[in-house]
Amino acid sequence: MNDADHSDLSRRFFLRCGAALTAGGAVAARASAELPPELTPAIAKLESYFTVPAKFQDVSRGRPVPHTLPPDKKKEVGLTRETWKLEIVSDPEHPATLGKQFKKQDNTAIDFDALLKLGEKHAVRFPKIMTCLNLGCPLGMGIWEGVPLRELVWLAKPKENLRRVHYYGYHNDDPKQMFRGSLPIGRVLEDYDDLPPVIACYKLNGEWLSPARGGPVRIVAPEHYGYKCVKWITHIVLSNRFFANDTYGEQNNDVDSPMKTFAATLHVPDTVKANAPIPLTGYAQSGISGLAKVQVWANPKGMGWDANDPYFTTAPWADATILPPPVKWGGELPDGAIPKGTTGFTAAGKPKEWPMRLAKAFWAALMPGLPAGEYTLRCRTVDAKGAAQPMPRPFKKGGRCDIEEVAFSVV
Ligand SMILES: Nc1nc2c(c(=O)[nH]1)N[C@H]1C(S)=C(S)[C@@H](COP(=O)(O)O)O[C@H]1N2
Ligand SMILES: [Mo]
Repeated sequence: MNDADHSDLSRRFFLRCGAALTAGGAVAARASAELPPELTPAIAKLESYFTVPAKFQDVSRGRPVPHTLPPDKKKEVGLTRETWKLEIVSDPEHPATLGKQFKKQDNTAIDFDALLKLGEKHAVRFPKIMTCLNLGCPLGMGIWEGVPLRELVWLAKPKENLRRVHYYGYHNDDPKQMFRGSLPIGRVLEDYDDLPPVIACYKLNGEWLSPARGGPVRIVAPEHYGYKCVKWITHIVLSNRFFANDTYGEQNNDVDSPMKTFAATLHVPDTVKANAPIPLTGYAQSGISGLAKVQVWANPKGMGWDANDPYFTTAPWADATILPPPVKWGGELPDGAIPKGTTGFTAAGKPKEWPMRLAKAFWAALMPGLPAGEYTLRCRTVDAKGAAQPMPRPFKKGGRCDIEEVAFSVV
């Protein structure tokens, strides 16, 4: 998918990507005992909690896209674990004062073995949903594993004049194809607000990171949208710049806002019988502000709503049920088990809190029957601070999220 595709994404696409998500069909989430049996068929159709590699959606630029290069070429340009090299350098335009730099030209670049060696001591793994700021639906949910980026920064023995870390990956040696991300040094060094660290990631769901997902190594920034998670990483540039220089910023995107909380539907029947309960399912993304509730509301089509309340804050929303942790996690995890030491999970592989922040959750609701007519279903979330989400927010370029609207008929 390229940026031209992003810019003309229509609302229809946004709604339809929910339907694509159900295609997996694995029975991953089981309703708790108190959920009505009418919901069982729709819940049984939910995809697995963690995304199987083949279903992960791809947002990769490049001509050709680096992960499509033939094996020999991948080897030649460092896109295999055996040939990967990482440079850690000072920004020539805004130099940071470093004790050491790591460069290919003088044979000091970091290789994959050296990264794994750091991993023996420092590796972390955490669940995260990967979402594109410009698309409505998440690309996939995984457990990402790697070395905290700060461990690589420390190798360069920074002394002063370091305010921002920027990074880029293999881009066919064409400056126009470079995809750059950046973070303030403070975020790289500290994990505030209980966040996991920003990592140089080399495993997803317990397996080596595939070329399509950005392997051998990509950056994964836990609270951020996909564009901060640069793939095929080759360069870490330590800079005294005090502002972002992300490639995504050049495309009118807000490059400072973390992931938002919102909900979308997966199963809404096209047509239901009058006065028969209506089974609904969906997913929610728990963003930086957490997730307390998912709510649904059906309104007769064309009935409109208070013009002074365009975000339906006073509508009679009803709570859906956030489904409990799945019995089977899916995602082709080795032995089906959560890798040991995954942030947010107990030693027995149970989540410490649910729903998990910066992750997804499935929801279900059995809406009471309605008289015959055409309706618009809407769903929204309430975040952990009690604020309804998505907030009144017309700014799509800070992370696309809407109060979803789905039409259905009662006959
Ligand atoms: N090198 C590189 N990294 C990249 C991109 C890219 O085009 N090139 N796309 C970014 C964007 S915009 C998103 S949303 C995520 C998508 O991650 P995925 O393809 O693993 O789903 O990758 C990010 N990392
Ligand atoms: Mo993206």
